[in-house]
Amino acid sequence: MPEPGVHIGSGKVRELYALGEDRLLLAASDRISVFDVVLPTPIPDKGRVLTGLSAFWFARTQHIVPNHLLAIRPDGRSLECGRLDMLPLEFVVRGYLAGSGWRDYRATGAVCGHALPPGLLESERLPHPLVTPATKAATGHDENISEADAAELVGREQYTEAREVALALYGFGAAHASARGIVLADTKFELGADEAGRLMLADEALTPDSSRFWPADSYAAGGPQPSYDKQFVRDWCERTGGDKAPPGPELPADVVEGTRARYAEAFELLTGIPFARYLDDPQVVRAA
Ligand code: Q0N
Repeated sequence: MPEPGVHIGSGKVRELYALGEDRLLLAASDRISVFDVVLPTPIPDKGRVLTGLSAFWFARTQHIVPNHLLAIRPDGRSLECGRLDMLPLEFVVRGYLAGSGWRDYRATGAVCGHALPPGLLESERLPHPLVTPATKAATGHDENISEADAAELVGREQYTEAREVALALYGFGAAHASARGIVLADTKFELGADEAGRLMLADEALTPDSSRFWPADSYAAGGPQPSYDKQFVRDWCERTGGDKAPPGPELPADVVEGTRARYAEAFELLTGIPFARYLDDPQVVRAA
């Protein structure tokens, strides 16, 4: 096994290591977070689903923007990536009215400062996708900012290019998902610049952890939609009570298995590749 490198950061479910000066290793664990709390029970192969999906999208969106992926490790859960100068922004793209966007709209008639027509329903498709940038606050919690403030933060030219890239990536992902029975309600991108100053897609992309995926067959605006991947876990947490405070509950075996199957199914629907083939050879997602 290759050396993992120097540990330089942790997310809720992923780890970041330095590989020398100019490369990183992004490793996705099997941890799952629900209602913003990481549960003590892992979902086997969840990290491989997320890593495989990211690599799949990186291979298929290079015509929109180049990306940081250099290699998929044979373990299927880690990616070697080029080290970039990250933009201090998350580019959230929303095609539907859900989550904090819906709460914002109900309270203000707008989503992050974008005025919208009255009378929209929860989970309704928006007239056009919105970019709602957020900063990664030191507290770890993201803070929405206006596009004007985001443009000031990174410069108007860079912001304009990045927001167009984010919209094009969302459009590509949403069209691909829709043709396969999945609604891509919203998603988040992270972008950086390489040594030549070229804009590059980084982090993970178009995965269940960075996106809201809904099953298209049960989609109906007018209320919340079930999450493609996490709904079993959410339902079970709601049924068994608990206060949504850490530490979360241990999951029973049937909830673990059902959730694992949902992740594998999302991988197969979106990629058209049997998940077992990915486990056998992670490089299968790179072929066009
Ligand atoms: C980077 N983050 C935030 C892993 C993901 N290619 C890159 N070059 C330089 N820095 C980063 C990347 C990437 N991707 C991205 N931190 C550093 C997202 N992290 C949070 C922790 O888990």
